[in-house]
Amino acid sequence: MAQKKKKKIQQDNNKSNGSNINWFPGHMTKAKRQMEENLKKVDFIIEIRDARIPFSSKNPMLDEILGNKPRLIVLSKKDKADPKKTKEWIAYFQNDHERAVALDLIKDSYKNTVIECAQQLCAPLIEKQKRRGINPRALRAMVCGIPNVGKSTFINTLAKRKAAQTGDKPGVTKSLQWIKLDKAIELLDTPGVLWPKFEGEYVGEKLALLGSIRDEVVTQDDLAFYACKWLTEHSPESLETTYGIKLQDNVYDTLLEIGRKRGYLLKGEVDENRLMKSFVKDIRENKLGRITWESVDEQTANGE
Ligand SMILES: Nc1nc2c(ncn2[C@@H]2O[C@H](COP(=O)(O)OP(=O)(O)O)[C@@H](O)[C@H]2O)c(=O)[nH]1
Ligand SMILES: [Mg+2]
Repeated sequence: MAQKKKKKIQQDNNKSNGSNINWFPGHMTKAKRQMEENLKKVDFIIEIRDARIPFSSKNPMLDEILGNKPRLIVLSKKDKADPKKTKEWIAYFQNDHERAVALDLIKDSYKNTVIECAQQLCAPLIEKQKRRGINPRALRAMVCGIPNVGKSTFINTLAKRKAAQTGDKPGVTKSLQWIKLDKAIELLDTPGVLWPKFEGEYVGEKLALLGSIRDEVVTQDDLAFYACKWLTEHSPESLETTYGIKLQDNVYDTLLEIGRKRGYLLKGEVDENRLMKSFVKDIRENKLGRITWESVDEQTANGE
């Protein structure tokens, strides 16, 4: 393929997919500034995180600029996460000015949940307006989160529209549009795209494994090794039952065993390329079951 054409396709991919943003410091500064501007116009914020990695899918800057603004944390892709751990995370996130809910953004209907949470979170504001004799106006919120957590799905579902809006990129300025959920609440129609957090052990691996950052950042081998090691320690039965294998003495041999069992062979040897790729794909497609890769205990142990 001509180099030019390749480049064009790459550019188009960048346009259509938020997960392909390259986060240069300039981007971050611009996104941060825009977020600060938009924050002034809303009463609370809806932060979407991936229920499978509630810690790694947060953005380090948001807490900093949010101040005391109420926040609704939506744990998305609940259908792919471990229900027991999701419950623990929800309890962990609730406090005076934060609520958390877990949702399947594609199948659940959640308009009323969002409205209810908004009214609880903004109760002090509503009270204040009433005391002053003002008719409470519609509460305003903006949606934000790192790439691929489900921001567009959330907004489009609530707005009952199909196509993702343009402008779902940091630094794209357009006039503010509000989506009315009912008379009590409005959403900014453009989400705030935040850069992923790369601090902390294996955060990059987890983000790549679950699709929030580009594959090229971490190799398929690294992802497969990381995932297989983690599963060996936390959920060995998912490996054994999914592939009908016995765990081996080390992660590499366990992976090779999976390859043999699946018949990924090349000239009598395990085709490792194919093995690593399809193992990572299986995890992304939830073939090993509903797995949450982070638990509340680790977080409290880390002083978060
Ligand atoms: N299974 C499942 N998939 C979801 C959910 N929310 C979003 N997705 C999928 O995740 C991908 C990224 O969603 P998108 O809304 O584009 O994320 P954005 O980058 O934050 O705007 C899409 O393929 C969605 O269909 C969910 O709750 N469950
Ligand atoms: Mg989007």
